[in-house]
Amino acid sequence: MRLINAPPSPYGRKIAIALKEKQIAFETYYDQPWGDTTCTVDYSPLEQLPILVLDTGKAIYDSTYILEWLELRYPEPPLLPTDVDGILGAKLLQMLGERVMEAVHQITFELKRSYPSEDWVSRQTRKVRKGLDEIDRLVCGRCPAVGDAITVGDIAVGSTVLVFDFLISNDFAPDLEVLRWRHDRRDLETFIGALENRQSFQETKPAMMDVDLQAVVC
Ligand SMILES: N[C@@H](CCC(=O)N[C@@H](CS)C(=O)NCC(=O)O)C(=O)O
Repeated sequence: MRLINAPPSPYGRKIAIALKEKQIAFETYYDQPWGDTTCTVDYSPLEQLPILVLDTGKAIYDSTYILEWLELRYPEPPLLPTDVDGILGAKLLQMLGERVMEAVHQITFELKRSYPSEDWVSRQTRKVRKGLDEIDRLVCGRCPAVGDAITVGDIAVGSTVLVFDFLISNDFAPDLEVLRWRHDRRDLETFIGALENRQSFQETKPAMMDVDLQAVVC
């Protein structure tokens, strides 16, 4: 399998982590989806990465759908609990992690515009803050040890909040207070600290890429 990814992408990181947790061999191809030479157009009608290209040439795209696909095609080891409440809880966490990431995406793109809408930014900021508070509440008391099972929800939340640290420390995003998720969220911090110890997280840390977001939004 080939994973079309970008080094800083939290969406692509989710898939890389899931593949590693499931011990599925894959190679990575780095792409810049906004560039003239992007290959995403050849594989996805949405022109977005991540994309998983199978050995048959078939392409699976959109990180949420790829996670579903992986779970059905490669059920072992599972990245979902077996009981209904557990499954719904993991999917709730996954959805929150993904939607919070999308709201941050909206903020960073809006702030690159010549005349950003303050209302829009504060609306998205509210979503991020409340989403993170809810995630903090949901992970309360959890601290998965290295050998413990984790879920797609854990992966989505981990990929999202850890990219905030990366974005700030590399000046890739404005230093927004809302991205400083550790402040006052001790449960989430403990939980993420445990996830970060896993090999799958260690081996998929975000990295820099030359992207001119200003050119993208204009
Ligand atoms: N909902 C998509 C979002 C993926 C996404 O936004 N990917 C970015 C790179 S991190 C991208 O390809 N952007 C190009 C575009 O949106 O046209 C997913 O979960 O896969």
